[in-house]
This record gives sequence, structure tokens and C-alpha cells, in this order.
Amino acid sequence: MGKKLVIGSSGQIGTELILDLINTYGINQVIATDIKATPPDVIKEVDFFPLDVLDNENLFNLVKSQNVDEIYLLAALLSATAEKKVQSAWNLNMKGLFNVLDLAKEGHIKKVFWPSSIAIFGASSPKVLTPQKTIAEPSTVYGISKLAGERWCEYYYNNYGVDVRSLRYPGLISYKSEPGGGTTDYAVDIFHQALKKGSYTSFLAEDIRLPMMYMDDAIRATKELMLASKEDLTIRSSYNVNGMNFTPNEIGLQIKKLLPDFKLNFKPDFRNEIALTWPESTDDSFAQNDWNWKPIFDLESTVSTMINKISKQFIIN
Ligand code: AKB
Repeated sequence: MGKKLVIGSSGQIGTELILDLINTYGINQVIATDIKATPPDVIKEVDFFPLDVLDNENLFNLVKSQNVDEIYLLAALLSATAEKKVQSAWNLNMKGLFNVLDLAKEGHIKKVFWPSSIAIFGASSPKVLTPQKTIAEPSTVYGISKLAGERWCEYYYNNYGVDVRSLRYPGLISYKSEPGGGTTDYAVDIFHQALKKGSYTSFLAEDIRLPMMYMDDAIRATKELMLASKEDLTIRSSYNVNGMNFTPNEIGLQIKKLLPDFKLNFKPDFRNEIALTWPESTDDSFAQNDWNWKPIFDLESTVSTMINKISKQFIIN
């Protein structure tokens, strides 16, 4: 069996995926890479190599020298940052994907995981229970790059037999490492500020409803998709996957149940305009039918877990 390589391992998803892959395959079968030279403490046990996914040659050498057979490509610029760095976002999000897909096309690796996002939808898509297949006219660089990436994944599968699998992640909520540069990041920041300062100013308006998912569900969805048998998969672009959905006001009220003095204020910025174009919820019946997807965490269990875990981190630090 070859090794599992995570590209972008120091980010919000990467750190947790590495830990899960270690549990599933063993520490000697997992390799972490990131453009940042030093890995975060949570994943310091695993073999780590600094790597820029745009550097084809180093990527190829690492895959060959380490006997890699699966790549999880998580390096990307997210929606808010991408609007500020348009050209580099497009370059990283697209060229990174091509570099990895081409390794699979040439037979150097067997399987690829690449995350897409609810950001592939736009203002003209149905907002509630957005279908798997529907109008998708994204208006952000990030959304455009993810939609183009989905089309390329399907193309590589259809034309070259590349076994690439993908999920349209909603906003992800986690405590082990913080997200960076997304529109849904408020739903993580809110916990840190609630516990540190007792208040939070949301950059999204109170009634903006977005699809969200607790990280444990996201990692489990990734694992279940990657372990599903090839014949069961009918989507080779990217699967809608549902967790929960809520507004800033609703998560604020849920936090208040546990921290009664918590104060939530609102100061919408450009990220509110992005969020206005995204779905409120998605229809994930393809994921349910093809590989039995079912989320576990709802808003209540997410809020209590986040408060519990982040309070413990404050005590330790
Ligand atoms: C973002 O907000 O950009 C991401 C996403 C929904 O893909 N979290």
C-alpha cells in the first residue's frame, strides 16, 4: 500500500485530516506538506515536508521517493482572501489541481481528493435545498475556480479514468486550528471571542443563513467518500453534503444559552455580499444514496462541543 499525502496540511481541514488518516492507516503511511515551513504542534508527529503545490518537480519527486498513492489536495485561497488576490487565487486553485490531476493521469498516484465548496453556486441558483445539478453562476474568484475545478475533475475521470473524488464543503466549524480567509469563518471566530471577550461583532448580517458542518462530520464524509467503492459513485464533479444551517443570530442565541452574558453585534462587510449569493441549504440526496451520507452534529451539539473544547484550550495555555 502506498502512502497518503496531504497538501496544505497545516490549514483548518488539513490538521484534522492528518490525524484521522494516521488513525486509519498508521503514522508511517501518512505524509504532511504545506507551504509554511513548520507544521503546527497538533500534527508534529507525522513526517512533514515543506512544499509549494505549484512546484511540479518537487511534488513529483516527493510522490516518487515516498511511494505516495493517494493525494488530498487542500491548498487553496478561500473566498474572502481570493477576492483580494484575484490572480494568485486563480493560479493556486487551478494550477495546483492540474499538477495533482496530471500525476494521476500519468499513473503515478491512484486516487485524489479535492474539495469543492458551496461557493460554486451563485445568486441565480435556488437558495433552499440547492440541488446537486442546477444553475451555477458563481460571482467570486473562489467560486469560479471551484466550479472550473469540478468540471476538470469530471473531465479527467471521463477521459483519462482518473479516480478523483470531491465534496462541496459548507462552512466548517472546528477548534483545533483556525480557518483563514473564508466567508464562513465568523462561525469559528465567534467562539474564540465569546470566550475571550464575552462579545463578538459579526461581519455577516444577523439573518444570513448558510450551510455549515462540524469538522468531525466533514472528516468522516471525506473518509467515507474516499473508501466508497468506485462503482457506487455517480458524481465525479463534486457531491453536495449537508450538515446543518443557521444564521449569525441563531448561533448567537445558542451560545447565549451556555454563556448568558454573551453579546453579539453586527457590522457586515464585503463578505456579507459574498454570503448573499450562496445557498441557505443544499440537497445532498446523491451523497445519501451513493455512499450513505448522514451528518451527526447539529447546531446545539456543535455549540456545546466548541465551547467545551476551546475553554479547555484556554486553561491549558
Ligand atoms: C469560505 O467561506 O470561503 C469557505 C467555503 C464555504 O468554501 N469556508
